[in-house]
Amino acid sequence: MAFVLPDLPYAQDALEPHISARTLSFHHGKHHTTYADKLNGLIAGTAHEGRSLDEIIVASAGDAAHQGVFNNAAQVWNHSFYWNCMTPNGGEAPTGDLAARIDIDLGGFELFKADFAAAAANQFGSGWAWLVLDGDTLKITATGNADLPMAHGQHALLTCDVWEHAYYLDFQNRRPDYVAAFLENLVNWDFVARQLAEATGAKSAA
Ligand code: MN3
Repeated sequence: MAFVLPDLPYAQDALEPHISARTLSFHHGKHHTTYADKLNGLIAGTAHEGRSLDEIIVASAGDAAHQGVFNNAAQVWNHSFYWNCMTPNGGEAPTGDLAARIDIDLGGFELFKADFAAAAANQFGSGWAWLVLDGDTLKITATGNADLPMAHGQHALLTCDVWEHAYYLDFQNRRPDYVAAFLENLVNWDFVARQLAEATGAKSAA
C-alpha cells in the first residue's frame, strides 16, 4: 500500500506569525509530498513494498544500494514528526518526568534551549536538530540531510527542521532567529512528553 501524506495537525496559517502559511504550503504541500511520491515510486514492486515506514528506514539505513529509499523514507518520517512537534500555542515549558530529565541530563531548561539552538545553528548545511532518548539518557543531537535517530538506535523526542526550505521564506538566512521562534513559541511539549512516555514504557516492558 502506498504511503499517503498525513494532513497537517493544524491549519496552514496556524503557526503565523512565526512560520507562515506560504512556508507550510510549500514545505508540507510540495517538499513533504514529493518525498512520499518518490518513496512510493522507489519501493513499488520491491521487497520494501508493504513494509511499515519504520521497517523500511531500519532496513535501508547504511545500505548504499538503497540510499534513495532511505533518504525519502526518512524524510517522510522526519516531516510527519516535525509537524507534530509544533502547535499554535506552544513554547511554554516541559513538565513532569520530561522536565525532571532535562534538569538531570541537560542541566535545566534554559541550558537545554541554548544547547539545542547551538546544535541547530551549527549543523552545516541541511539537516535536523533533535532531542533524543539514548539508552536512558536525554541527549541533544544534529543529523545531516535525511539522517534520523532511529538509524542510530535512539528514540526521537523533538526535532527542528533546519533545511533552508523550512525557514527561508520567513527568515531568509537567519536560521538562529527561526530556531529561537521555534523554541519560544511553537514546541508542543505535550507531544514531546508523550514520546518520552512511549519510549520509556516500551523499554520497561521489554
Ligand atoms: Mn523540510
